[in-house]
Amino acid sequence: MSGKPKLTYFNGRGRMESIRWLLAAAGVEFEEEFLETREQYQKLIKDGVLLFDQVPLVEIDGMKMVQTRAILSYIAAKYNLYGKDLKERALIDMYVEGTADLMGMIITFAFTPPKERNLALIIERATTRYFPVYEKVLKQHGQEFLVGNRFSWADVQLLETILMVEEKEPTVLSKFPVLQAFKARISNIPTIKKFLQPGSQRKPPPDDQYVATVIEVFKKD
Ligand code: IBG
Repeated sequence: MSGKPKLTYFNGRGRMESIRWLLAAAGVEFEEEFLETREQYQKLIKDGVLLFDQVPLVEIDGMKMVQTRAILSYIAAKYNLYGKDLKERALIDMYVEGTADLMGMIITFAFTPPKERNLALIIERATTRYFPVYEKVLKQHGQEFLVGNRFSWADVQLLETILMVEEKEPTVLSKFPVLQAFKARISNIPTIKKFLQPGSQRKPPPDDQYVATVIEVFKKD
């Protein structure tokens, strides 16, 4: 065993991408096994590895962890990205859930039939519900990071979300100067900078091949 966490998921973003981001931000190397066939998925189930028959699966510290949120909290706590006390942790949780809700809209987008896709709603939610909150938080306390004046899971996930929304609408931050500065600052943190460079384990936006693989692996018999 290499001692590195092992991630089992598709070779695409989906629900695993925030886990990849958080590990990379913490400077933790990880291995990946990509689900490519239904047989692979069925074998994981047969072997009793997936608690709820679902991925993401992360093998870490002798555990076979499922449930994205549980995995992320474990990594955040382990690598000191989860605040200094319960109140900071509560704030981080709130900020993370906000970005998770917005990202959830984008994650499901590629799996939604084209006629039912609502990009305008995503941009509206980003610019009227979510980004104003983070802009205000950062502006009010005037610090570099969202919570407790130090780098946390909330910062990592906000940057991930900003970049995802920008892929859909490049001008989305035009009315958010504080978030523009935040984006530049967090992107420059060495571990994140490395993850943003080509050749890292960061995954590209979903393409047809990835969507077809997911559908095939989960198809009902
Ligand atoms: N609550 C779980 C978590 O957060 O980890 C949900 C996990 C989940 O829905 N996993 C999906 C799965 O394994 C894969 S991600 N499904 C099989 C099953 O039988 O439930 C699926 C997904 C993608 C993109 I890819 C958008 C939304 C979901």
